[in-house]
Amino acid sequence: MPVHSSRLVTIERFILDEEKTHPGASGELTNLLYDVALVAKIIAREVNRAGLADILGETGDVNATGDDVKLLDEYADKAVFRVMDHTGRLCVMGSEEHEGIIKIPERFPKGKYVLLFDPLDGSSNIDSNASIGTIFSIHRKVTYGSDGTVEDCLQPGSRQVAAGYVLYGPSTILVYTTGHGVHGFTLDPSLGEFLLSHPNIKTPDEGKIYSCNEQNRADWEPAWREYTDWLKEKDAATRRPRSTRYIGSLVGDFHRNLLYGGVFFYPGSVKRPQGKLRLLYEVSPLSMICEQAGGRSVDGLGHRILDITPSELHQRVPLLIGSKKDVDEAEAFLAARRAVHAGKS
Ligand code: P6P
Repeated sequence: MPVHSSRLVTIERFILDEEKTHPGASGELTNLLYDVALVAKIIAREVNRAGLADILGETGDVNATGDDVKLLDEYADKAVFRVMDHTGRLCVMGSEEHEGIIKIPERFPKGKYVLLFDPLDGSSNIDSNASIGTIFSIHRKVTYGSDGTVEDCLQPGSRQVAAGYVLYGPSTILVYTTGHGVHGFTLDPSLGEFLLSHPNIKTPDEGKIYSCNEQNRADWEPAWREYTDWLKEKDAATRRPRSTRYIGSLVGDFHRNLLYGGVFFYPGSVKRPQGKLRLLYEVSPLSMICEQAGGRSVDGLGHRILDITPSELHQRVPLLIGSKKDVDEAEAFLAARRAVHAGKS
């Protein structure tokens, strides 16, 4: 791994230096990551002036997964497509905003990579100017022929070639991994460059923060309800002091916990047995980032997220993600309580 001082290293230079450590690299992934950085700048510009451009509000449409589509969602989705559709690096795309796969137009060359993305996650926060984000996941094509198929999209997260997110907050930060550590870059708007600001991010082994939407508590299984109650008990012998933080924007909640340590969970419920979050373009990419940073990511039912093979494009999955010790602790708590409820102890 090249050694970088964190001053004035652009993301392009960092990616290129990283490519040089892989002699067989063709440069296509490098160029694809450049494209991701470009689309991040395009979306950041629009997000940062949303209030001025008066493009807030809703299109009145509903997307593939039932969320109200805000104008910025649509803008971000189109921006990704327009930057990526003609480069010859991709064979297919999948987006939260589209029911089916997004084919590369016939007139353009096809490449060996698959891009799955949530163009603007947390969009319900757009009008309140709270942090929102773009999440992306990159796989290699696995089927024969030049055109990508849904099979190329339905790969387990362990096969991701790269994953990351862009957080549009007080500053715009792009965080990604290609399996060789997690690195964060902050956009300098005056230069129009993402500069290395967080080399080799490692998440704390344990943290004080827990993040969940407790409004859903009544719908959770008893073990989850008891775990959340235990986190709040003042004098629980084995409970470290905790505080709750939840902004209802996955990228914002995840990024804060990645840096400060802690645990985020979105369990299944009576109404939504598989929870709310989507596996392919939200949970898998964040899980690769989390594991690369030393954390853990599971579904709370005994499965490592990156081992789950998706069966459909917008599949949802329960999520328990964050600092290793916190996730271990939560899993052990859930198992013990489930055993009690099953009458096994
Ligand atoms: P709830 C935003 O709509 C989102 O998909 C994620 O960004 C966020 O973590 C989650 O939903 C919030 O869901 O049910 O707590 O509002």
